[in-house]
Amino acid sequence: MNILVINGPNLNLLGTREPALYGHQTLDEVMAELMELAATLGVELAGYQSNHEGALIDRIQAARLEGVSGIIINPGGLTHTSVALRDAIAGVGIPTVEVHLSNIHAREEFRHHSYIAPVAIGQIAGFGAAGYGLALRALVARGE
Ligand code: CA2
Repeated sequence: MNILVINGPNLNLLGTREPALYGHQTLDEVMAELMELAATLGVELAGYQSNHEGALIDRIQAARLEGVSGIIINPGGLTHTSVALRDAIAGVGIPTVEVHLSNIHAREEFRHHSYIAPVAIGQIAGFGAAGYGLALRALVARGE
């Protein structure tokens, strides 16, 4: 099993601002913990973050050629705007779990809609950084 974790725009700022919403951990710390969990589960894990929509799409397309078996993605604000990112996920056909640190459904109305959710196998929102671990366990449980 070979899982790719993708984080979108502004998630490189994790742990530096808005801790009440997004927690105190940096993205590097979140990824290091996730790597440890992956090791105990016997899963290969790689991480990628970009602030650029096109770069995220390129990475998703490359994942198919690499034989990636599952994707965990926090698309950041692109969740609510990007048909192109949704098309990329649908296009590669790799089982994808959408993760949000905050509960997007309990926030502003514009965050309630996700372009990604219909092409994901599931969505995890509101559990902070623990959501990435839950997503990993979900993919493992499905045998992806
Ligand atoms: O809750 C999430 O994980 C979000 O995907 C985070 C996005 C937001 O636009 C989505 O609606 C929900 C924002 C990411 C910004 O991350 C920051 C982290 C620390 C400081 C500033 C921004």
